[in-house]
Parts: sequence; structure tokens; C-alpha cells
Amino acid sequence: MNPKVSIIMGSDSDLPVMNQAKEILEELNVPYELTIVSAHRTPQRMFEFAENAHLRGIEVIIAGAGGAAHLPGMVAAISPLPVIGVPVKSSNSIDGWDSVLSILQMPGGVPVATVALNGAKNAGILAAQIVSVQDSALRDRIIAYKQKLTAQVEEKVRKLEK
Ligand code: RP5
Repeated sequence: MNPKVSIIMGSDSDLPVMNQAKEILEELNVPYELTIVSAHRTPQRMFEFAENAHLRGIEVIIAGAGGAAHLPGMVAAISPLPVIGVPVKSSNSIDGWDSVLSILQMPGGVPVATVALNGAKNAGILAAQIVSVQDSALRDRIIAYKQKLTAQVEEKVRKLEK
């Protein structure tokens, strides 16, 4: 199946975090692609990616980066698609706040839906929810996923109160 979600990241060092987006998309059976696009080291590749993603059938972009994390914002500046930004606590990040604020504090007109530091799992769920607006079978899988979360907590409550 053609990918509907594109997971991009500034470096392969972001992979341990960004794999969490991949895993939840696999669990929810959402077709995705995953690659490296660096705003600073491969600016031309970033431009080409952002200009063409929607023409290839991509519906949502998840972009992860750390430190001076310009990738999500620059992709959002170029692409008409919704961009979900994942701040990564990377080797060049002071304490994670640099990554968070670089992705969060976008100027008016260019939104990036920013998840928590290292929050790639939630980025994957949010991307699936956006895709599910036009896909009722996927929406049913998301409903089942939420029911599973509830059941897991109820089981913990049951054990704790026993
Ligand atoms: C960012 O710099 C990348 O997204 C990564 O989080 C960080 C460090 O990259 P490497 O030096 O590990 O390649 O652009």
C-alpha cells in the first residue's frame, strides 16, 4: 500500500525515539514511510521532500529533530500537509528544552502540532487519527486501541484494590 504517513528525522541518531511512531503505525495498520531528511545537512532534499510529499499521496508528516530543531518548522513552511513535530533529546540538545521550543514556538500562519519531548508514539497516534477522518475502518481500530488502554488501567486497579 502507498504510504499515507511520512516519518522523517534529522539524523539516524533520532531513530530510537522515532521508531516509536513507526511501531504504533504498524499496530494500527497505517501505511507509512520512514527516512532521514536533514534541514541543515541536506537542505535541498528537505525542499524537494516538502514540495512533493502531498503529490505522492502522503497525508500527514511526522518530523523529529533535536537541538536546533528546524526540520519540522521548515517542512511546515513549505508543505500544505499537517506536520507533527517530535522534539528529540539528542546528543546536541542541552536539556531537551531547546528541541521543544524550536519546534513549538512557530510564527503565526505556520503551525506545527508539537508533541512531548521524545513523544513519537503520540505523534504516530495523532497521525493515525488525522488519516482516520477519511477511513472508518482505521477509526474503528483507534476506538479499539483506546478501549485497550482503558482495560489495561482497569486491570491495574483491580489488582491494586484486591
Ligand atoms: C539534529 O541534530 C538531528 O535531528 C539530531 O537530533 C541531532 C544530532 O544529529 P547527529 O549529530 O547525531 O547526526 O539535526
